[in-house]
Amino acid sequence: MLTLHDDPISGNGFKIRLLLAFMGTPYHYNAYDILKGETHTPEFLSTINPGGRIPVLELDDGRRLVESNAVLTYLAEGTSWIPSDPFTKAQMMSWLFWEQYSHEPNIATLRFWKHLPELSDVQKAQLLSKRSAGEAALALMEMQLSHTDWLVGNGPTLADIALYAYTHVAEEGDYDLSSYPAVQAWISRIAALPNYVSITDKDRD
Ligand SMILES: N[C@@H](CCC(=O)N[C@@H](CS)C(=O)NCC(=O)O)C(=O)O
Repeated sequence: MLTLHDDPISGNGFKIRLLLAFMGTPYHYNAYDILKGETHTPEFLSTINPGGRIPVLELDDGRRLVESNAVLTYLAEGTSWIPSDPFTKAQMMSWLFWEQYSHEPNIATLRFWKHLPELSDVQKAQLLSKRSAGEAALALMEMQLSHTDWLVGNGPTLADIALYAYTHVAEEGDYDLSSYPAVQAWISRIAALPNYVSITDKDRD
């Protein structure tokens, strides 16, 4: 059976949990607390991921895969979560790369910083630029979703899962989603899909 190494607070991990739920694929769940440094122990670094990060997908044969969006594409191979038309598939990949460069580093980071006891001077200096880059990312999604129900093509794809993960909890990083009504409608559309699970599904007690 597959094993997902993850932290329940991680949106990157949630992308994978959500896809596995939509596909009805069972898996073992190994939880780590990144705030306690549990992904930087010698054991984690030598046996799970030398990069010191979750999520990590471990296959039956022991091979491990890192990078949430790479894990999504591995798991969804051959399903409708990846469009069969080559151009539409490449458009989906455009959103996945964009998510990692222009969305996650701003929207996920401000949410994560709320969990820290205090911000360093470097983090404080980045706050404003990250907030405005995050607003720009939400505005771009709003522009697309005012015209289409899904980010790519005629149905949900990995682009929607990858972007949903941190967008739907953006308010935890003090972004105001009421300014983005098309994004809000898209969030409701995803949450209404069969087998949907919430990001808090694996929360620690
Ligand atoms: N690009 C990676 C990002 C992975 C990542 O940033 N993981 C965070 C949690 S969401 C982590 O493990 N942080 C712990 C650390 O860096 O010490 C992905 O998409 O999987």
